[in-house]
Order: sequence, then structure tokens, then C-alpha cells
Amino acid sequence: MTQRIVITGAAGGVGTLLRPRLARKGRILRLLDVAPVPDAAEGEDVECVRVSVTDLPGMREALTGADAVIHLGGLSVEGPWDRILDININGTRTVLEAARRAGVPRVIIASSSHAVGFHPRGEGEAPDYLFPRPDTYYGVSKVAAEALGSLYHDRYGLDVVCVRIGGCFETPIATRQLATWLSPDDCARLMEALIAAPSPGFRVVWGVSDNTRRWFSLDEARALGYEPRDDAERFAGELEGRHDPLDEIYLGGAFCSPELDADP
Ligand code: 15L
Repeated sequence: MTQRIVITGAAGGVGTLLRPRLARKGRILRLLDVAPVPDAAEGEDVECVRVSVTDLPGMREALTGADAVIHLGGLSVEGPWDRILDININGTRTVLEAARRAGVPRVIIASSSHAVGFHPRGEGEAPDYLFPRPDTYYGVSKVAAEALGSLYHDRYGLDVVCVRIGGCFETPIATRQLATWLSPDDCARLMEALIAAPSPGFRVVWGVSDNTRRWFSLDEARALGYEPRDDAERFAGELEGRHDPLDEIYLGGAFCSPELDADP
């Protein structure tokens, strides 16, 4: 039977890395974004829909018939509170509510290390389900997304997996990412595992490769079938000096430094 996977924010950074890696025979990828999705050859296996994550009727329609939603849409870094509130928090609630109304059984939510960024680095791995300690309004929006996912699981039985992504880029771009990097191939492996896992319920997992310097637990992701194969260490030589002093202190690194956006 044909499987339908919806990706919100398909034109964004992670969406762009993920799309080609999730293409499969017998699977339709439905790509959602407010912007055009670059290089998406619409055809039998790819459908593109221009829709905002804040548009409930539009999302309800776009999610109809889907087996799972990978929710990446939203601001991916700090921003003004009103935009964070609308696009990230209201947007995630809208996606979950649309999934419920459309009968989509599973939502995978892109959370972030910045949901827990003000935790001290400490010794050893940060565990799964580390209590929220956001480092920005952006981090607050990820905490809210996890809370909404929990609510929609408990109220309506949706399977919701929140992935605290370390940083998913083609290659690591800063020294901190020698610990936090999620390679695009491992990101696809993780998503495949989360799509396939039988009845996961509500979970919070770290999205990270098996990096030599890894700060985050892989236990819960592995329990759901994820087997990472990449390690950022091979880029170590190129990243010397791209380092922030806050990387030594907090999980969120430099996100812990800027002033919050003051209201106008
Ligand atoms: C994130 O949550 C961001 O979405 C991404 O752009 C990176 O900044 C990443 O965290 C990071 O901490 O490297």
C-alpha cells in the first residue's frame, strides 16, 4: 500500500536535506511550505502544497490521507516573541489539531537542544527527557511544542515523537557541532525509524549522530530503532577555533548569550 508522508517546512534547511533521503518506492512525499520547495519535481511520488502551518483549514486539507507528519516548519533560530508565538507555538498546535481532525495517527516534531539549553554541560551525556530549561524564546517554543505533543497524545491517542535535534547541516559548522551534529543521513535514518516504530506513544528523543564527543543520550532513539552511522569527528581539523566560550558552560552554547528581544 502506498504510504503518504507529509513534511512541513519542506523548503527549509532540514527539509531540503531530508526530502531526497526519504524518497522511496511506494511512498508519496507531500511537501508543505509557505515558500516554493526548490528542486521538488512534482509527479507521482512528490506533491507540493503552499500552505502556512498557522492555517488550520489549509493544514487539515493538506494532511488528509497522510500516514505521518514530520513537522519541521517554523523559525529555526531566535526571533521576536510575536513571530515565535504565532509561527512556532500556534503553528505546532495547528499542525497537531489538523492531524487530529484529518485522522493522521503520527506526528514527528522537530524540537531542539535549545529546549534545554540553559542546563550546564556537566559530566557525561544529557539524558533523554531532560527537564525543560530553554535558552531563548525559540527554545520556549520547542518546550511548548513538546507539551502540545504530550497533550495531543494523552487526549487523542496520537503517536507523537519529539526530536531534540542537535544541529542538522550537510557538515558541522562550528566546534560545538562536533558534539551535537546530526548528519543528514542519520537524520533520515532517525525519521525512518520513527515512522516505522510500532505504537511509540509520546516520546522525546535526542537527534544526534554517534559523535565521538557526543553530549546527548542515544538510548531512547535507539530503543525506537535508530542506528546512527556517522561521527562528526572527521571534520575536527576544519573546525578548530570556531568555538564560543559558552559552549563549555551550557548545552545551548552561544544561544545562552544574547538579550531577549525587548517589546517595541
Ligand atoms: C537549532 O535548534 C537550530 O534550528 C539550528 O539552526 C542550529 O542553530 C542548532 O540549533 C544548533 O544549536 O547548532
